[in-house]
Amino acid sequence: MRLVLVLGDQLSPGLSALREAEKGTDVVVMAEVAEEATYVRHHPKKIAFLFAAMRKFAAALRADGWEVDYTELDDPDNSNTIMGELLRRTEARGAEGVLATEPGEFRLIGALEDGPLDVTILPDDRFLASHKRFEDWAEGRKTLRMEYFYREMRRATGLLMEGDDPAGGAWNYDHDNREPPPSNADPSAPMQFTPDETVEAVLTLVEDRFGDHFGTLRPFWFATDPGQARRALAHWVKYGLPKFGDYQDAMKQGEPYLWHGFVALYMNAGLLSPMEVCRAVEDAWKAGDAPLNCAEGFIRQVIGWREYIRGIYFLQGPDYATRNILRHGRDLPDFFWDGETDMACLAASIGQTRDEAYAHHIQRLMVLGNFTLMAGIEPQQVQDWFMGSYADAYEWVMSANVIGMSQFADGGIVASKPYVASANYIDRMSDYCSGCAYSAKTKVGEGACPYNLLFWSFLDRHRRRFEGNGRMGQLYRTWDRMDEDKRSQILSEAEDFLGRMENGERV
Ligand code: DLZ
Repeated sequence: MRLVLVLGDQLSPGLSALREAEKGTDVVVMAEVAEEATYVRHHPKKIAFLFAAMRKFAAALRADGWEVDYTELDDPDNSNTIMGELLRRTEARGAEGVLATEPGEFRLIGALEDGPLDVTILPDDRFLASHKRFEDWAEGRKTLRMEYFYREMRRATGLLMEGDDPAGGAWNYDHDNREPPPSNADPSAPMQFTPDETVEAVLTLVEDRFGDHFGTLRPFWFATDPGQARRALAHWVKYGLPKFGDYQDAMKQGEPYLWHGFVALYMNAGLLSPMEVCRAVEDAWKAGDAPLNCAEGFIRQVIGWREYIRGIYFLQGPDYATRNILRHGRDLPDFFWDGETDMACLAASIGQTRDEAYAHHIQRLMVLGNFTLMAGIEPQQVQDWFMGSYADAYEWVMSANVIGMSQFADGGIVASKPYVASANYIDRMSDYCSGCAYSAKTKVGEGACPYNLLFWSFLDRHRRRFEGNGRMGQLYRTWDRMDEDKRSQILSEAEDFLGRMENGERV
């Protein structure tokens, strides 16, 4: 007999390792282990979500006739690592080998491959693009832009296709998806679930063991099984999707979700499959219940972006997450852990992350990532913060998003230019600036928003690298046209701001 490893983000009945195994002979191994919860200090809500979903998945497997060796975190025999648990179960069962589905992280792949056990690693075919398919697409291309990959995936899946042509005549409707937040928003909240006995037991455990991690555990209302996740999906498709596209980049105080789906955590843990999510969205469009720009914008995120950034991670290899081409070395400021800053956009985005284990893509990219990039924070510290903080985060998804797209630390494999923006962008797309101690409109001097100062100091610092970038030349011409005294004042105020931040002063 063999052991069948099922990791916390592999909770799918059709998992390749389960398909390959023999029910009645092989034994499933699942384990709650301290190493996975602490190699980055995951948000308590994320740990609770995974442990509860793992326990329910194990129960469903048993009900389906599988034998499952499940280790709870507080089991006195728990070795607290995935490899330790595989070794312990191998010895106890006299197993001949281990079947595994490829983990979403080189760290764990390495542990399985380099350990003493005979482990067969099968492809994770819950993703639409295999490694081979992505490699073939990338082969010989000068630049790896998502848009072209996305078109291939549209053709391959047939989603939003009319014969060989994209529905509506265009591949991408993003130009319709940049509305600022409406003044009287009445957004759709994600469906919430009252904790049952299994969830309550996990909440008590997580409170006790990981209560000191960044993040608020209660209230906890996430879906923790596929049935609940499907209901949450249907609820969002009905109430959120019709406005999702228009306002997908908007940000509003006190409205963490607006019309966003909040289904990435369910997909990334395996409770929902990407195709079932996309089909639900496509069906709503076909039924006339959601406009095309909303359906296309969402489906692009799933079959385009999600697959693309995973492809980049595996194509680039284990060192990708360690890259730091801009040589940024500043420490992540303390206010990322307590939200204590006068910058209203950062306080709101960090506070929301602490409370919900969630922020949407523009809060992540244009508020948090934009700030850390312009401030020169070490990308690996940024990556660790994102990895720990978000309930949907794993290395396969975070590396190309954070190291590549957000921090430009890969030198431009993912992004054609660094995602830096002054306060103007945040002011246009949110209502954060109206209540802020700083002034978005003030470029320099008393009350100037730090984003305005850091924007120019970043461009000035990295002039040699970016001046020749066609998409940035205009910015350098604007900078050069500025009065010299103004330029030096901006640079010196930016330095002063960063100095105060590094000293731990409230900024
Ligand atoms: C994220 C996570 C956490 C917090 N805990 C566990 C765990 O106790 N047991 C487990 O099997 N998986 C856990 N995971 C998910 C793994 O870290 C994930 O499988 C790898 O990072 C690869 O994506």
